[in-house]
Amino acid sequence: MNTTSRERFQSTLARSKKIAVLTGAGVSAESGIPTFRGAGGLWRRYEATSLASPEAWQRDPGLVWEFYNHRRERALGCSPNPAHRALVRLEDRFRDAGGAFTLITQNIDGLHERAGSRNVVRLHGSLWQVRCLSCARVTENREVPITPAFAGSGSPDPEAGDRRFTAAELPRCPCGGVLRPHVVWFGEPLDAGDIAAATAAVEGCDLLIVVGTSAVVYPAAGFVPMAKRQGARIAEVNVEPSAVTGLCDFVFTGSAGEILPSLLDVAPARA
Ligand code: BV8
Ligand code: ZN
Repeated sequence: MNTTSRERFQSTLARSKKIAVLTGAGVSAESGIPTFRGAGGLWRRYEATSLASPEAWQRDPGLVWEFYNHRRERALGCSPNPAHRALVRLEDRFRDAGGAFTLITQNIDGLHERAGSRNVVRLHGSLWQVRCLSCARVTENREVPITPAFAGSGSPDPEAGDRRFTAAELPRCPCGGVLRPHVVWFGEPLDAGDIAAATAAVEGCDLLIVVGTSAVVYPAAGFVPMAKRQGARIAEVNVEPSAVTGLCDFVFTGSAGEILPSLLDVAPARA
């Protein structure tokens, strides 16, 4: 009787002692958070680096804050979806069985943490944290709008001309310094500790599950070939092929919120 790819994946999952998961914007799509490169994606209307980059910030910090203020506003009403919750159950089951589990995410929406994921490596920072340009303090900030000047400003329109926000209207630290989003922009290095944690999670993992990423952004996408080189089995859940589909042993096409709950509902094999 030929076993299906699903059955082979589930027996691989059951036997795995060290599991790593890499997620991208697609895992939050069913929560209502727009992806970047898919249809209607955030970056489609703007060149990614035109807003999420140090150059954009130097040129017009108000426009960059308008972009993040708009995303914070949209994310406020969003909740974790069945894909996030299926990953929490998987982590709990495998930890209870003495296994190792790490969730590596490129997302900044905080939905994995809100769903209850515990061992999360956030490669690109957080939509809900800000960093002071003067004293470098990083703090939680859930103010929407970020300051009154951004109330109802909607999504930024690069054609609307630069500098529509004054320096006085930008968010400030108690020390007086200007606050920026605590996210990793294009051209900025990722936190060395996060890279080390993700590398440790991938090294020696039996299985890497890649969920909802186009896998075009580095160094995040590089963890997939890294896992492959280490001999891990790779599974992908995506609505369409990605840049790493060719590396995958298992490919499940469809929405993460529909596929993950039953696909991951596997008891770890007793040691
Ligand atoms: C670095 C935070 C070096 C901000 C993000 C030229 C100039 C400068 C840099 C570069 C360059 N060329 C290459 C680079 C490197 C660059 C890079 O990789 N560029 C790419 C675009 C080619 N990388 C960097 O710049 C990184 N830093 O290299 O620094 C350095 C070293 C030392 C000193 C100085 C510098 C920093 C990269 C981090 C950028 N920040 N986000 C913010 O969010 O505003 S990246 C951004 O893209 C998000 O984090 C996002 O997560 C990430 C990746 O996108 P995805 O998550 O994959 O989302 P996407 O929409 O693309 O795909 C969604 C997928 O889901 C699709 O496949 C879709 O089919 C699927 N899907 C949709 N619905 C569902 C679904 N799947 C399942 N179910 C569904 N329902
Ligand atoms: Zn400060």
